[in-house]
Amino acid sequence: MTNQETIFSKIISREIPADIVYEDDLALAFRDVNPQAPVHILVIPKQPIAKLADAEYGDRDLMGHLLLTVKLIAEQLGLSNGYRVVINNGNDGGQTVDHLHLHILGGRHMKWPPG
Ligand code: DGP
Repeated sequence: MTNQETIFSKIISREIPADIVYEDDLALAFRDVNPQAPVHILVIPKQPIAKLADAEYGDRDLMGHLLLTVKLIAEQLGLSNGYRVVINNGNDGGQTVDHLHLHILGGRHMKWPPG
């Protein structure tokens, strides 16, 4: 875990704007500024966990909450035909913002393997 400030912590504090689609006491979700699909949402914990590899056993309720939040948002946005959930972890994973985030990608058919 880290207390490092990132662009996402500034979205949580409303220092910078975002198209927020969901919020509760533990999580925030907003549209990705550089969408890779017709629907591209980022779900983040308000707690500043830098990356999945930094999550600890004590974070298990929060991690489960994030996944169920993904499901809820996908339902609310009408992604009934399916969607992809992605967590980029660290450098080789292609992570560019050091605040854990779950990508929801939907609205088109996804290819496999990803690039
Ligand atoms: P990743 O590569 O997994 O670290 O994805 C980071 C994502 O964050 C990337 O798809 C672009 C998005 N992003 C970066 N800065 C901003 C921002 O200021 N606002 C929003 N809405 N999305 C951002």
